[in-house]
Amino acid sequence: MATGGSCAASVRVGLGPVPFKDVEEDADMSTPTLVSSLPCHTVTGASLRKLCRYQGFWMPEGWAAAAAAIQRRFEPRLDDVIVSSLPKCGTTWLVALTFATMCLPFLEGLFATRREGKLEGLPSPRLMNTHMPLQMIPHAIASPGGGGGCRVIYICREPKDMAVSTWHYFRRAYPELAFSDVVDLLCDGTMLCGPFWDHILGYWRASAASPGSVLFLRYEQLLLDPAENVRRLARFLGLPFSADEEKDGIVCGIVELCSLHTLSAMEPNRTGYVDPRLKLPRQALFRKGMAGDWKNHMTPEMARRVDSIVADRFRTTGLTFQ
Ligand code: PAP
Repeated sequence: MATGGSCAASVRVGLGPVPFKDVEEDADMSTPTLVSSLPCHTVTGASLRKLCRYQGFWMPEGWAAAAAAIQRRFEPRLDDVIVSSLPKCGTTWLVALTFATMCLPFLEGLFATRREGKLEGLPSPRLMNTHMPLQMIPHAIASPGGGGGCRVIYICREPKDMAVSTWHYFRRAYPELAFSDVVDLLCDGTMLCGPFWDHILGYWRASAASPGSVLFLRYEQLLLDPAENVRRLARFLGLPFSADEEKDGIVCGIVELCSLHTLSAMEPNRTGYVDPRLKLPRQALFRKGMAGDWKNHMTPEMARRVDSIVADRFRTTGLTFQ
């Protein structure tokens, strides 16, 4: 790991957004109208929640309604930062790294429960996260004439490891969920927020076309060299580390503060819930945090199946997972 100076230094102060929890709740907490006309499916052999297909992507019914609302009503500010990823690809880590443990709103959660008014109340710069494909947040990218837009940071993970992480996470709520079912969903493109290839390529292409608007990060590269990726992140956010900050070990401090070990030991992450209804504890967000765990779960046949889909879908795109 490339680090500068002592790791004991504290992280930066005075930068970043106001914690989201400090903004007043909206009065209207009602659930959205169901998107009843969309094609839907549920996972075979498990009561995993129903997913509906909205504009080519599979998402829970409430998120589909939220996606429509985000497309219509979400107005990015120039200094907004949106952290995006497919589920189980390192969001928690990237969010922590981006603003070292700030509390930030989940777009589809807000729009699904009609609490988007809370966003308006946030002073700039706002930091948000989402699992939505880029197509659902079209205004995040500046128009061809250069107007509007904000900054988007995307994190992508090797799809086989994403499937493994997804299975471990959801089987806590649905013990009957078979790993082979998750592999089927991945390959069919019907997994949460899938097809994964369209989700990833949307951001990959936008990053190639507008590198100043979309930063495309890889989970595996973050594991290999977190410090260098934190520097990339800081440069992208327009907050590069000064020579003094480097000397003081700020980068190393952020990496340590956001490590799997540190984050998972924090009190809210040890005792809190991601989703109390599903009995999903926050602790479930922190498991092995490694690359290549698929080798411990997939049969050679499963791995070949995913690899051939990846080879096919990403051919000619310049994006590889080897
Ligand atoms: P989400 O979609 O529910 O937000 P997300 O945070 O994107 O989940 O992904 C969870 C994965 O990131 C877990 O991977 P695993 O199941 O293969 O272990 C989790 O362990 C990993 N993870 C979480 N925090 C960190 C971290 N600080 N460093 C490295 N990996 C992490």
